[in-house]
Amino acid sequence: MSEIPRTTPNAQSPKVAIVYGSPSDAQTMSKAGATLERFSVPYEQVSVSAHRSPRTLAGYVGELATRGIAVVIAGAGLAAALPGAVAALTTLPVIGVPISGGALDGMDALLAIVQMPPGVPVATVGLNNSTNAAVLATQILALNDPDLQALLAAFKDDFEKAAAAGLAEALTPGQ
Ligand code: C2R
Repeated sequence: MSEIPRTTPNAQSPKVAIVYGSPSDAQTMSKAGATLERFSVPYEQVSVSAHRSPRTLAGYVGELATRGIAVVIAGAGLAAALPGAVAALTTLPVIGVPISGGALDGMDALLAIVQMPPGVPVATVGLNNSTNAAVLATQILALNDPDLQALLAAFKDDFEKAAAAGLAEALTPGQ
């Protein structure tokens, strides 16, 4: 089994693994990494395909928990087996990101990821929404981390402040 090229942008001890089916998914999935960096959550990312390299995937996923990974974010397009295959191979929570493109423009990936059989869940976010996958991963980690809880509260407060500022602007246009 070959070793997968793995990048660890912000830590020696990653807590989240971002996995995607092809290097062509990297740009869509980059928002997950950027969001985790915002919360200072250490992560690693790898491109590995369930369809094209199943034995390599099984070897990689089998070691995630013992390496200290707590949550997996898995993104794929087309007939997206990858998130479900990861969920089949680990008891860690798996968050799926369906990626648009191809003849069905992501509907195929969305249904493949969200319609998992009972007992093997993949928490599925919207098409291409790797940002939400990272926020959800952070919320899972925050269950045992008060500092992360505070960062998430501030993150949500920012939406409220932006909404209030937008409302004030709408009520006093041009001022
Ligand atoms: P290429 O650009 O490499 O041909 O991949 C990838 O996620 C990508 O969106 C095209 C698309 O195929 C998807 N892919 C899967 C899997 N492996 C690759 N859905 C898998 O194992 O599920």
